[in-house]
Amino acid sequence: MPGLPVYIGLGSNLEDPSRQIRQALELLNELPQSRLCSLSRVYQSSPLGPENQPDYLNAVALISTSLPPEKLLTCLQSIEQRQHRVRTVHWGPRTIDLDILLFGNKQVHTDRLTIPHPQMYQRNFVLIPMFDINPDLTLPNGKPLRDLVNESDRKGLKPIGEPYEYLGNL
Ligand code: A4P
Ligand code: MG
Repeated sequence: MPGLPVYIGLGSNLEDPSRQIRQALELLNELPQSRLCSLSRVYQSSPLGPENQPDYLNAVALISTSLPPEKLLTCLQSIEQRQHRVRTVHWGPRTIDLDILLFGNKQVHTDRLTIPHPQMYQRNFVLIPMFDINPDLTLPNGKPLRDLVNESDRKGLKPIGEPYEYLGNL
């Protein structure tokens, strides 16, 4: 299936995050016009934003898709709905958060979507999992991912499993 490489960030810190990540991966594997290609390790990470919330589990998935960006966002939001995500506090706790990080080399700026994801360059829980998948990736701003990873602080970030443990049931 011809498609563009799309990196998706997964984050969860409520209601058994490990199960939430696994369930989201199963649903990503069933996206229309798409194929799940690769997964990072899963990381435990200290919360960014309000501190009175549990640690997160974070991971990144690489898919290949021929869906347009807005349609992919709608599909990801329906996965979030299926996993009973309730939006309350900005940057607050959530059962599952699915962010489109990169969509090929597309730049998207609409009311619903900003791609590349504006905060990804500063977040170790995004950069380091992306590096697991593709250490030779050059970002749309021309910077090698490797440089950002070397500059990033690993504080609060700990790998807790190999990806195959999560891919096993897919
Ligand atoms: N939206 C715009 N661009 C995108 C994109 N590239 N991908 C819009 C996905 N959505 C995008 O998101 C609000 C709106 O962003 C959506 O309706 C969509 O149209 P949201 O997920 O409903 O709201 P939010 O979660 O409050 O904001 P946001 O910006 O998604 O939060 P973040 O940036 O995801 O941060 N700490 C750790 N350790 N690990 C985490 O994963 N996550 C957050 C949430 C805070 N702290 C964290 C983590
Ligand atoms: Mg989000």
